[in-house]
Formats: sequence, structure tokens, C-alpha cells
Amino acid sequence: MRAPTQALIVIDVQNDFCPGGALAVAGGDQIIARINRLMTEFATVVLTQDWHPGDHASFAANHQGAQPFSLTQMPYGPQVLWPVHCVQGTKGAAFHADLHTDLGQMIIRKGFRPQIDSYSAFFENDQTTTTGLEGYLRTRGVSAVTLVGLATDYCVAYSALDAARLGFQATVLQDACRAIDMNGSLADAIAQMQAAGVILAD
Ligand code: VGL
Ligand code: ZN
Repeated sequence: MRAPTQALIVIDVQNDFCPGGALAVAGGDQIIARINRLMTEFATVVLTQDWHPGDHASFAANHQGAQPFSLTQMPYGPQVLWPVHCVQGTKGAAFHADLHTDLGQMIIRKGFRPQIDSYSAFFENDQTTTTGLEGYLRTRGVSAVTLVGLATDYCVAYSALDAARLGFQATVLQDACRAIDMNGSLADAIAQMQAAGVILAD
């Protein structure tokens, strides 16, 4: 077992991010066995679930004439427009059936406000609306987080950057993550994480 000050945060291991899903990440299901083993090693295990209403502003389908994977401007900054994914209560939003979700004590749902996307487990994309995860971890005595899941260059990276900014020691286990990797997004995310002091390990 790891020290009780360490938490594992499992990001968005949901059907829509796995092969066959609406926003499939290549090899997204290949990390599940490793994550299941990791979950048995940590006293604190948090799972996140991308959880959008059908009218969510991050969906290209909700913007006239917009193509999936194009960029738009939101009040909080640039935003990628995604295919419809992880709609609340659908099979695509459910955790992958092979993930041992019973080992998690807390599930953070994010992205449920129609007008704000939320990549990070800590803050929505406006960088101020909180999910409550910081308080949960601090009141459980956690000072270090290990992050795994999908996708490396979006929800995992944003979560790791916020964790570091909040003063947690943050480690990303890269071989327990898979990336969308669009227009250099993975290289950008890695550079940002390195600059922020996130530990990138395998
Ligand atoms: C994610 C794009 C849109 C992710 C979520 O989990 O990385 N990416 N919503
Ligand atoms: Zn999403």
C-alpha cells in the first residue's frame, strides 16, 4: 500500500473515450488492467466521469455549421468543439465495464453545466468554478496525487496542472493514460506539465 497521503485519480475511463465510443481515444481500453491494479494500492481512489447535458456548449452539434474538432471562443477562452459524447445517463457516459469502479470511494462528475466545459477534475474550464475535489482530498489528508486515464492531453493534463497549482505533488503515469493527440496537443500538454513540475513517470 502507498502512504495514506497519496491518492489515485482515475480520469474519465468511460465508454465514449474507448474504442467504439463517440470520442474514442486510440488504445483507451488498454490501460484498464493496469488501472485496476493501481486502484488496489491506494487508500484514496477518486474516479471522474465526464457528464454532459445534451445541450452542452462543447458539442459541435450545438453550434450552427461547426465541425467537430474545430475551435471556438467561449467567454472563458478558446474551446475545442467535440463530437457529442458522455451524455448524462447514456451508455457512452458509463464507465467501461472492465474498470473495477467498486474500488473507488468518490466519483466526481464534471461538465454538467451547459455553458462551461470541464476538463479538469478540480476546476471547470473557466478556472474558477470548483468541483469540490480539492476539499475532499485535503480533508482526507491527501498531499500527493497520481493521475491516470483518458485523455492524457486534455482531462488528465488539465487535472495534473490544477493539482500542481493547488500545491499537491502531482504524478502522471503516462503508460496508464492514452492521448487524443490532435494538432500537437500531446507535446503541448507534456511541455506544460513539465514546466509546472508535474512528475511524468511510467
Ligand atoms: C475529454 C474532451 C472532451 C477528456 C473530455 O476526458 O479528455 N476530452 N471531454
Ligand atoms: Zn467532455
